[in-house]
Amino acid sequence: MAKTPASKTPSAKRSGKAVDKLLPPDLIGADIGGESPQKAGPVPADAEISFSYAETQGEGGDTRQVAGDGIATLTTQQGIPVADDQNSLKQGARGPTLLEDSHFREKIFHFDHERIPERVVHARGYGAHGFFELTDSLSDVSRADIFQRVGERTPAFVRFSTVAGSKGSPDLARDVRGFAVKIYTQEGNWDLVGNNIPVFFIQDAIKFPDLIHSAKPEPDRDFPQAQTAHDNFWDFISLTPESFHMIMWTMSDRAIPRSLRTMEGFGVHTFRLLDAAGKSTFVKFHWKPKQGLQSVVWNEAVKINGADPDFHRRDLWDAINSGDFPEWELGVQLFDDAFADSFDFDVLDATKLIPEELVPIRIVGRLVLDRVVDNFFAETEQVAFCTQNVPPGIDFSNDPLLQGRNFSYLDTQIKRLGSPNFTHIPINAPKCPMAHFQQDGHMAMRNPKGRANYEPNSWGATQGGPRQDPVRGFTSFAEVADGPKQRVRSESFADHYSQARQFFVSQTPIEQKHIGDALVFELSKVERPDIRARTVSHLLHIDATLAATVAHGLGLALPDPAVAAREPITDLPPSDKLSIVKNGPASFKGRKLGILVTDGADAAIFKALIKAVDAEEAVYEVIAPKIAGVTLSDGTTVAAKHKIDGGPSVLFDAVAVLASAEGAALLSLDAAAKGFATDAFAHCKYIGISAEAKPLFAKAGIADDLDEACLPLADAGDAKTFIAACRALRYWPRELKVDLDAEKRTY
Ligand code: HDE
Repeated sequence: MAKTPASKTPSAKRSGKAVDKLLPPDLIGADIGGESPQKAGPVPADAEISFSYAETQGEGGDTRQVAGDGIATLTTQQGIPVADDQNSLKQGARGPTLLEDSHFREKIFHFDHERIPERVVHARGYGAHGFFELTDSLSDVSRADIFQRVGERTPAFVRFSTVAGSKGSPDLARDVRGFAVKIYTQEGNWDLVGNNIPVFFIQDAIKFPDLIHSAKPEPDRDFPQAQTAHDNFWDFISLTPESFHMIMWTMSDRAIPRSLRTMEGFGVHTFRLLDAAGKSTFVKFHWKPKQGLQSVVWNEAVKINGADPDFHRRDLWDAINSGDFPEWELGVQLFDDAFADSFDFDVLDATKLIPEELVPIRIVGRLVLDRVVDNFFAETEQVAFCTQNVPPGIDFSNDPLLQGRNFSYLDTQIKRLGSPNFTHIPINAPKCPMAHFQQDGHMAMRNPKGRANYEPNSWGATQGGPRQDPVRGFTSFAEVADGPKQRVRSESFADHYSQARQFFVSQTPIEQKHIGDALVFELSKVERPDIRARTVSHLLHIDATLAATVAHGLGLALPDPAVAAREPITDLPPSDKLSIVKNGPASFKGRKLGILVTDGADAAIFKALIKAVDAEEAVYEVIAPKIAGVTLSDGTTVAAKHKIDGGPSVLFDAVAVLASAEGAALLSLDAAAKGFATDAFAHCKYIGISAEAKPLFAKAGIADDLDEACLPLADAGDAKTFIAACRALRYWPRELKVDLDAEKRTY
């Protein structure tokens, strides 16, 4: 039998010095860590290591690994202890593998069945646990139990997602983000399955398969992945004018959020709240991030996708594990039939929103995410949201998109999770008592006990099982519906451009520029000129300058305006709430500073920077030429979190470069270091620069361009000033100076 020399086997005792050998270099002998200490990081030196090779190998040990004292014995799924998990059963050391090896068969067969179908949309997602807390009672308008008692907390699970990409696609695709919330109320699960954009592409659910087919990779070639920048998507969009309001949102930086923590969530549709008497109030649901709104820029998103395709999930994981729990307020817009009748648009049309200026948002609760999942598959992958899951006191409107969704989700979960018993999976099971007569089926875990499995029955209180409850039970709004059976779209849905225009004029100049840039980029990937032109023909109804800019960027003659389904309703006033920049945070809290540092860099400034970052409740990570770290001017060693090419500036909200003269000379020779500087500059970031680091910026070709957002780091006081400046997040005037597309752009 081949032998593994004991000396080559990793040696890890469960505690004590030997553990050091397994630790990442940044924890060995470092005086200062390479990242903010409160961040989730590598295993601390005194941590229990739950495995031990050396103890179990024996002198001149063989390849078998036997569980040691206090460590669970490996078993089959049937609980049979396993003696050897390294070698299949063979007839002789070099002979054939034997079919009778049931442990091997079980292991391989199980592996073969590990995959379940990924979601047909929203395949890539990330979830976390938390709670919902009511802060303002809604008992005046809803009988829902969850809205009654201020201060009460209800467990919740949230899954964020992108829409078009596959499960393994990058986080920073330009896309809508799903914002699906499951609240485990005392009257059953409430699934508010929303997005980070308050409107949708289409008005009727029957168009959903077409929309998604067009956005996904094209069927003959199976590319592009996780992108809408291709012919099929824009072909469908340019033939579907109702989508243009949503297009304004998806071409804005809303579709490339900085973090899942810095985006809003919307229920999108109009729902109803019902009080005990059955009186209905219309409602739109909003999640407002306490972290403020923030996005990245497109060129940055493209690079983040390469540098860290898991950027969003890592950010959420790190924030929660470090105790910086993301939080959103639940806001409701409440309105009655009178408002609905007087509103310029149809409240049943999911391509329209109700401006907050018209119906202010009432904050009624908060959602806090305070626990990451124990297991991604068991929780995030298997969680099954269904729009039709609403407790008594919440009901649906006749929005044809919502009505269609209420069919789709149950069907999709049965297919995806393989059985109508997907509600038995712990993440999907309600946390309130349940009693019903649904039974059997694949993977049934808890069939009802007792004699009766039907009702009505006469088996009495103990044997007869549950009974319906007309008082507590779910009741629908007693709406009177009438009219001929027909396939039509209401005339009240016909204005496709007014709110698209309102969105555009509500943006700051930099946000408007980004919308123009995004449209030019997307359409530049479209090969058919007629599709490009048809798209621009709709933009002419939204904003003439935007249309001209896009046409110019594409080298296209301005087409005639598209034939509109109806005249615009009115020139709607700008709404500040629609801008990201106007709703950003007032601090650098929860943001990340990247500190590029070399040997011999000024220790006092470095320490002052860290102090200022801590005071701001932000985090930092150290980037150095070598992952082993650097030695500062006073001899302090600092561990690095990243080597320069592993920690490009796109991963940070702001950067500082602290170098010695020799260090800067070295950095000036390195492409990754120069890219660090030019990208930070191009992406309008705040940059702190020590005097010695300036040659790097000279070699990177931007020394002459440095502006007031490139701050000196000459002493500890500067460090504080720099971090205070970072609160502005970006210095947009830098980008507004450059505009390749827009000969005619005036915004
Ligand atoms: Fe979905 N959608 N959707 N959707 N949706 C799904 O359900 C569907 C729509 C949304 O994290 C699917 O479990 C139809 C609007 C989110 O698990 C599926 C229509 C909004 C998620 C489905 C829509 C959403 C989904 C695929 C047109 C925002 C991810 C996998 C009427 C308000 C939930 C699954 C998660 C997922 C159908 C339109 C949000 C196929 C038919 C509008 C956040 O059931």
